[in-house]
Amino acid sequence: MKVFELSQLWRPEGWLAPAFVSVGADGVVLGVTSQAPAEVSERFAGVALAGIPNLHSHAFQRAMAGLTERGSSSEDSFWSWREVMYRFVDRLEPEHIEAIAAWLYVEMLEAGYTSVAEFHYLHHDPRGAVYADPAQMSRRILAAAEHAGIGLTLLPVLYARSGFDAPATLPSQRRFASDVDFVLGLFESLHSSQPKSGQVRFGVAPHSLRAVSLPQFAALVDGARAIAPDVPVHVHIAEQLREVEDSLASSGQRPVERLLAHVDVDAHFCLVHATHVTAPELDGIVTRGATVALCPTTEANLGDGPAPVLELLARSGAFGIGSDSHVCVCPAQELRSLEYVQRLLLRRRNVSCSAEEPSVARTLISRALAAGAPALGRPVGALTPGSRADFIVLDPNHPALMERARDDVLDAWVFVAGSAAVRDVVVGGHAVVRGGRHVRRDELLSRYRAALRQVL
Ligand code: NGQ
Ligand code: ZN
Repeated sequence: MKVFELSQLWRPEGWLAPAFVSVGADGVVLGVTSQAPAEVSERFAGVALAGIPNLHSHAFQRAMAGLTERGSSSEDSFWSWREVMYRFVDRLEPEHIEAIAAWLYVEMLEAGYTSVAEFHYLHHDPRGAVYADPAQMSRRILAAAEHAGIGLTLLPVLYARSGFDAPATLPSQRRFASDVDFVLGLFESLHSSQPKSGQVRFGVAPHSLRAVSLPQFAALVDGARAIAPDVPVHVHIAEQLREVEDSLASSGQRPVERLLAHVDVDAHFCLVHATHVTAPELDGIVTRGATVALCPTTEANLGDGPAPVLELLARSGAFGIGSDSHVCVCPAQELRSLEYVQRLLLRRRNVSCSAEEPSVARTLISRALAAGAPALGRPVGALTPGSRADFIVLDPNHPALMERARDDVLDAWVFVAGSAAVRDVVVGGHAVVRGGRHVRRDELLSRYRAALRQVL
């Protein structure tokens, strides 16, 4: 057992200063108290809080971040970005995936994310053939998460067709073209081969209603639930207006409307984006208890639309954040973006808050933490007995934070300092970031550079 002394601990239920967090050898919190124990393993000064869960990641896209920001304006869209992304995918070998993901996860940890849902669809070799080990690419993601020490929910993706009424995938989608049997087989082999680790969980991801038919969707979810009844299910939904139009043209229903009408959506579902949603659709999502993964910097980068953050707050709907395409790897900045888009739209200030919760940062961090456990299928996002011992400590000497107290520190982290103020990060009771640097930073960064040299 280890005991961490935190000079100040913030949890959504309040402040504790000091706090003593005891952690079992399995990385799970045993107790949190203000009573000093006989022995302390390690002391951390500064505001500590549970690490932020990252609900949505396509790790390989980190390596192309910043390379899609030129064009001819009127022609550029989500869909032309996707063409560039598909061409980039063609160059990636298994060792590149491992190096890119490991470095990305280092960056996530240094910025304050301690767990991630990897929405993983790059299954096949560059010709589109299944690898000798069909789980080859999945195992590279698992290895990357282990090298970096981040908690992982790995979601093998089903991508079965190129559009709502398309018979099959396009040649450019050959590396992720899959059927229900392939994805279920992958899920089952990962689920059964992985030794029981508190750091890893598996789920399934029907890519979108565009890429998966309703019968395929049901077969995947039912098949996965037969193996693990509480399996997390993630799906992209209603990100682009064209997707809404195509859905209406194909079935007369909007994507979320169609999903709720035909799929047994429950609290184990995570709906990624849900950008274009009506009030009844939002009511339906909230009634089912599903979580929404908002990815505001990617949604801005791809021209998706403003996230329905105020609508979710008003309904007490569950939502968290994801870094998705990784143009930005910083939870503070994702949360800041959620608020800033609303300020620009409404020409007001301090909108993601209320009389009961006046701090915007505190309001948004609370939601992002609460979304972690249901969406990731792991006990994360809290520091209470039974939770994973995943926490971050903000630097009390960072100029934007110093001489500030309590909620002012949270607001200064989210709106001013961002990842530069994240000093120490502990995952499952192990310190993986100290003094702002990941403990394996140099080694994993040089592997990333070597991979980039080959793929760019
Ligand atoms: C993805 N990205 O799965 O990476 C997608 C593009 C697709 C976003 N939706 C691929 N942001 O939609 O088919
Ligand atoms: Zn995505």
